Amino acid sequence: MASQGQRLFFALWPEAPVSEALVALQQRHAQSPARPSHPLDLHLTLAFLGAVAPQHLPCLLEMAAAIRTPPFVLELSRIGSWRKPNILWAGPAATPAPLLELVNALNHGLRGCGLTPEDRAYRPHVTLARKGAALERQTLEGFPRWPVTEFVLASSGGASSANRYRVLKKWSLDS
Ligand code: 2AM
Repeated sequence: MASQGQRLFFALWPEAPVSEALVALQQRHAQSPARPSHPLDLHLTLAFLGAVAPQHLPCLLEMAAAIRTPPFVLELSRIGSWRKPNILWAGPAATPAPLLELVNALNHGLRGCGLTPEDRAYRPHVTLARKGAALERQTLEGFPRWPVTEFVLASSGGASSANRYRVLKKWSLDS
């Protein structure tokens, strides 16, 4: 499935109406010279793995299939920008406990598969655009709630020229 050096990450991938609302946010806030994310690429990263050698894949797939954390609702109630990296993002005001549980389970599983999770603090966000002007953090009013019932393994760089990321596999969260 993944070739040598393919960059992988676990993520939440929104469907309509959340994906449509994210595109509307991009249109409103990602002014030139910002580079908006392709609508099909919009996602919230759970764990970034970096380049993964093919021999790690069976362990990763088994580990992800064994995760038993509950579904939850994510409220993307904030928009803002960071300088490093220079991105425009949407995210929750706080990290919901079941999201943290899922992220921790994945990171624990990564270690079990011989991979090293990132050690920087987890900041859940959807990257709306890169390299744009700064935007002061704002509250989003009326953004649709995101019912999270599954998570995915995705690859970076293996997609068509239009979008950058490709969903390789999905797993349901236990209800
Ligand atoms: P970003 O959206 O803030 O750039 C694929 O690259 C996904 O993994 C992106 O969502 C990216 O976050 C995230 N990611 C997390 N850590 C990363 C890292 N060290 N390098 C590249 N992408 C990273």
